[in-house]
Amino acid sequence: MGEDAGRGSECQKIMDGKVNNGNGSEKAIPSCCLKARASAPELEAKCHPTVVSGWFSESQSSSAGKMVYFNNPMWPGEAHSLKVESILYKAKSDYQEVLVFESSTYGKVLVLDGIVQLTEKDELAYQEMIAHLPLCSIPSPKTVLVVGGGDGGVLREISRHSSVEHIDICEIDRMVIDVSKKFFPELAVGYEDPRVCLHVGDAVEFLRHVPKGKYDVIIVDSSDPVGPAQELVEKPFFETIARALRPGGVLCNMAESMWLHTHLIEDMISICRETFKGSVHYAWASVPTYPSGVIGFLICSTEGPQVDFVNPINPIEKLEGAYHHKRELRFYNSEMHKAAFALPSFLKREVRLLCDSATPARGICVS
Ligand code: SPD
Repeated sequence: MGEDAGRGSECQKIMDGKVNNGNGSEKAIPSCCLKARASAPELEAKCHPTVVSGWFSESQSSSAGKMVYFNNPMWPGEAHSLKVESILYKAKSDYQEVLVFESSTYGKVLVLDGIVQLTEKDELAYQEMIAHLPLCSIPSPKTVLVVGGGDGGVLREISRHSSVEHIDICEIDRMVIDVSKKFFPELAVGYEDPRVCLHVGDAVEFLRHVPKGKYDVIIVDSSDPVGPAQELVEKPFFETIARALRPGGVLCNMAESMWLHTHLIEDMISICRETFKGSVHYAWASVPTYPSGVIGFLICSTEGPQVDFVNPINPIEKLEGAYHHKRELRFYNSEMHKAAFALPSFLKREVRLLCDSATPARGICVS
């Protein structure tokens, strides 16, 4: 599956068994050295444009041996780095570049278009929160849709809820699913649940054909809104989501970092306030390998039975077998749930305008 790691110009020469003499000519590397190199992970680790001197950086790339900074528009002026032990997989799908590497300290890492999606060490925080925040906020959820989430980690978490009868997942990129099944079995285990129905395709298109009011909960586990995922933070998308939810149904949407993306968060809250007539809240959790070390969740309900997001009505501690299903819960509990809605003063201030104009009766507030 996939291409060999090691296509960069300099790396390729070493892998091909040639080395520069210093005077411009190349001489063959003795076979004993080649064997030694074949087992040297640091050599392989240099063979990807985002890996420079054995370190992967989210916002850097190497070209012809020189370091180049992308200046990622989502987090300009910073680059989080992880030490690379070996590159396990790299390939280009129809949608994005897929990279898996073994890091020194966070286990295996999945990267899409140069951006960290998950690491074995801290994936639990994101997947547990994005799944249980909505599922524990309503009594007895039955029908769930996951948008994106091809790695299967969110499915794994949903499957802890025995009230759930049916889980649709719509992931656009089959390669993400295959790669997860091969390299991240602890996440892909989510696909083994017989309640799961996989749809490989465009979620916007999928949602257009969904019967009105079909889902109790929709979870949007997307990549960042640059490129193909841009549509997923725009009003028409939220409108199709609201239409697909039953009255009092809940959306939980990945909503970036409060340190880096307050404007985006404001825009998303503002769109959701217009679209979801129940309540709109912002929650967050710490995920060390995401930019700035935190990730947010926009959580909304449609008009209908009132949802109290802050105080879980369906607490995980009371759900038979949920704590230990497949593997132990490691991050989420009812205290973390409540705490996730506590916001720092600067964020409250920045979104105050939204709160001031909100109707308190609708329970909206980032406060
Ligand atoms: N900045 C990275 C945000 C990634 C969100 N999606 C992660 C997918 C894990 N299931």
